Amino acid sequence: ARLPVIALAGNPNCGKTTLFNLLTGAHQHVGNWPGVTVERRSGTMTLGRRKISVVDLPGIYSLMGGGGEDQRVARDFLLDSDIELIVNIVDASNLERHMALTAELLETGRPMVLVLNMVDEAEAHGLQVRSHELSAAMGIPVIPTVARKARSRISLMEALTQALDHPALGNMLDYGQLIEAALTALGTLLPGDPPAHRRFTALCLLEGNIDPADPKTQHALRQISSELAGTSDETPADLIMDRRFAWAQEMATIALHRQGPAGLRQK
Ligand code: GDP
Ligand code: MG
Ligand code: K
Repeated sequence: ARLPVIALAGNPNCGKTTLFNLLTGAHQHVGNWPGVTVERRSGTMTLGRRKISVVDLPGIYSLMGGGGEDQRVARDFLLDSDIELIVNIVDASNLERHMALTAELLETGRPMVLVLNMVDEAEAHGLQVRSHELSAAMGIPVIPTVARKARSRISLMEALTQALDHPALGNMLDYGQLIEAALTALGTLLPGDPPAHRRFTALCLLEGNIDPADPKTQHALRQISSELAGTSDETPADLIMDRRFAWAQEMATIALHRQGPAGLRQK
């Protein structure tokens, strides 16, 4: 029978493979993705009575395109495969930068947890990590880890078990009235997709990352774009990107608290 799948996703160098090793131990299989020379690293782990398949994806910066074959493999897997849970790993010491991808991953409409890795490095930089506050803001579990330390394994396994039992999709970004109306209008022209996928495809269309599949969608996209051009100086793609970066900054502000010198914090 098919095992439930957990996909490890994040920017390069956030600790995906370290976390993968921590979770799967010796139960690993290294091969290639079909048709390409990109390495495919998968393994199994046991959560309670469940056996789970874990896939360590190549690092990506965006779901919207760019990068080489390895990035395309990761994107296709995240968008098109049956995945029970996305585990998005971010570097807590570079949080704002890593959260731009997180904003896009939320839009896949898939259950997700956020792993705030490298908490040791963040703390060494004088940053205190507030995972509960970030979890409340995002609507998904947030787990602080130091993937190099074995003690992170137990709390991570507990959180993954919880997340598989009670999947949470998280709060998608609100791009403001203009863009949201455009996304809804475009979405209705994509009846083949499930609702969450429709929104994602509509975003890709507005950002100009994919071409409309048929003349009707092409016409609608042109009309919506020219309406938007009349109401805003920025292109839809810029409006969307600006919002994602503002959101990433907002989340980083919630999640990280800069500790002042000890003396200054006391009354
Ligand atoms: P990947 O590119 O996402 O697969 O990242 P890796 O797992 O290869 O990790 C990148 C580097 O960060 C390696 O040198 C790891 O040993 C290190 N690393 C991973 N997790 C942590 C952590 O929690 N704290 C610290 N300080 N280093 C870590
Ligand atoms: Mg790796
Ligand atoms: K490092």
